[in-house]
Amino acid sequence: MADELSTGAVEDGDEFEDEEVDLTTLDDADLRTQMMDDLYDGLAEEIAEGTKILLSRGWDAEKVLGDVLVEGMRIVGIDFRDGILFVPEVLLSANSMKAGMAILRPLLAETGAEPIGTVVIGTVKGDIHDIGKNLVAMMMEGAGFEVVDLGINTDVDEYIEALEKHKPDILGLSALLTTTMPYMKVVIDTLRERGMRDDYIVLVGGAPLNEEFGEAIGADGYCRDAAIAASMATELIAERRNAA
Ligand code: B1M
Repeated sequence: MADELSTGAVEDGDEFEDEEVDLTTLDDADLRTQMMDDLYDGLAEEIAEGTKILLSRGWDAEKVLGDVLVEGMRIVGIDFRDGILFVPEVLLSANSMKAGMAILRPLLAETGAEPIGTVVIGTVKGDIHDIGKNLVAMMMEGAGFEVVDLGINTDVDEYIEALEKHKPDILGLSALLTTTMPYMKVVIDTLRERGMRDDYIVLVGGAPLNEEFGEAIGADGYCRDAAIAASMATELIAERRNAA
């Protein structure tokens, strides 16, 4: 992404001079581009400001999330994969994404209704990626679920302790690394060994997973994204309640 756009630094011969970009003066398309650059550059304050501006212009929270933040993070992911960005830079991008998500969260979670069910969710042991899992938690809240978020690097005992404490309808597992995906099976197998597997709907998700993997490890559903996670959770709970 173009540095001069992202930081407002404009090249002037050998010199760089800072030129603040006033986000309020940009039209929607330019603001979106600027925000994606700012996300790439890890500028959390700018992301928060841009998010508020788009909302004030009538964008709904899901559009800001999908068209700007998630799309921006997708580009960060490509350059991370290609060795153009490194962990510290990606961490800054992730924090910027979270600054935007913090503003969107209450809007996505707005529902005056009684909870339709409870979800316990966490990123599995060995894995510290939490942006996708946080999005799922937000969308689930928006769909009317009460969400207990166990955070990252969650081991099987922590999951089981939370299941016993909160007695949720759904257990959600997130993994972003091919090396941590197998731990999902460890969790499901442990539930089975303890005779608890059928007490919960187990949903799994994360970029390296697919439907086949979900089936192979004995999950009830694989969710490609947060919106699918929320709708699948709603459908499977309804099915289970109807069957009962
Ligand atoms: Co990492 N990382 N990372 N990383 N990171 C990936 C995953 C990677 C694909 C990058 C790449 O090479 N292109 C690669 C994994 C390769 C592989 O396993 N094959 C990778 C690597 C290698 C690593 C490290 C090993 C790097 C290193 O240290 N050398 C290291 C691992 C640390 C660890 O976990 N032990 C590492 C570290 C990091 C950061 C800390 C810098 C940072 C995480 C910050 C944070 O999360 N707080 C980071 C980031 C940001 C990424 C990328 C760039 C972006 C992930 C993300 O947030 N995506 C990622 C590249 C990529 O995925 N394209 C990458 C946006 C998010 C909205 O999407 O998480 O897919 P996603 O979530 C979606 C769906 O998957 C689904 O819904 C979500 C919303 O729609 N979903 C669920 C997710 N969880 C679900 C749970 C459900 C349902 C649906 O339950 C019901």
